[in-house]
Amino acid sequence: MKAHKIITSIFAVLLGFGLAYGQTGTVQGTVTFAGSAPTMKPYKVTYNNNVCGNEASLDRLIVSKGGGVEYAVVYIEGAKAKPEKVSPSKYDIDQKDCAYHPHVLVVNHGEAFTVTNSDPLFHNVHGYFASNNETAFNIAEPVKGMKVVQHVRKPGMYMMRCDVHPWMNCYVYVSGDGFATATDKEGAFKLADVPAGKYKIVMWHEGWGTKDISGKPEFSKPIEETQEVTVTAGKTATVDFTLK
Ligand SMILES: [Cu+2]
Repeated sequence: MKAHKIITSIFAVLLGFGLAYGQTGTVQGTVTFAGSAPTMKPYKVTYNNNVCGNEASLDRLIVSKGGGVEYAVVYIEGAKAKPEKVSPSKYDIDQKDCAYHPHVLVVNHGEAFTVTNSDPLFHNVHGYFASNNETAFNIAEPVKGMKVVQHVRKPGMYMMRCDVHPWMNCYVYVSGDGFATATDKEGAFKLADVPAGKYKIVMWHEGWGTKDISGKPEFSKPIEETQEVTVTAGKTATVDFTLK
């Protein structure tokens, strides 16, 4: 083989390698609260106190000492969709001490999550499409130790509430393309293996206003902020969001 052919072949192999492994980047950042965060009033619990306690947190706004906001959902719009797959459930929502744990869960499109009741009383998980407040699913778990695997195939945000204990609320975000996550305790997020390109990146937070904190609390509308991000192969782009 002549020298130029060898060089061309090596170049072709390297190009193929680059296309297969080098065309994705990372997006990371933080969601922080500007200034001092408002103090959230606890909900006064008037029944099932032996299990639920006397006061419950609505978990609407959780800010770290450093100002990081936990449980904001961050997702990239328009990334090439991953094929739908239904895997065994690897996500869990536990109903414990009359609260949902975690408060926000992000699952990939087509994947399921398991709902457990760890309390010795009746809970149900009433899931609503956050877009129109219509019922998406309703799981009753009357007995301690019950587990139900829930598949949610339609991408989007779901709000979940217990009809027995109206302060219990949490969210499940079903990602359409797999590039979605929730912020950690310090308000940080990281999305890896994103195909290089220019995207819209969305930060969603449930909002923390409540009209009335007795009976069934009515929550204010969620907050959404959008930025543009350019993902470059092999590099990390930083995108920060601020709530106030
Ligand atoms: Cu309940």
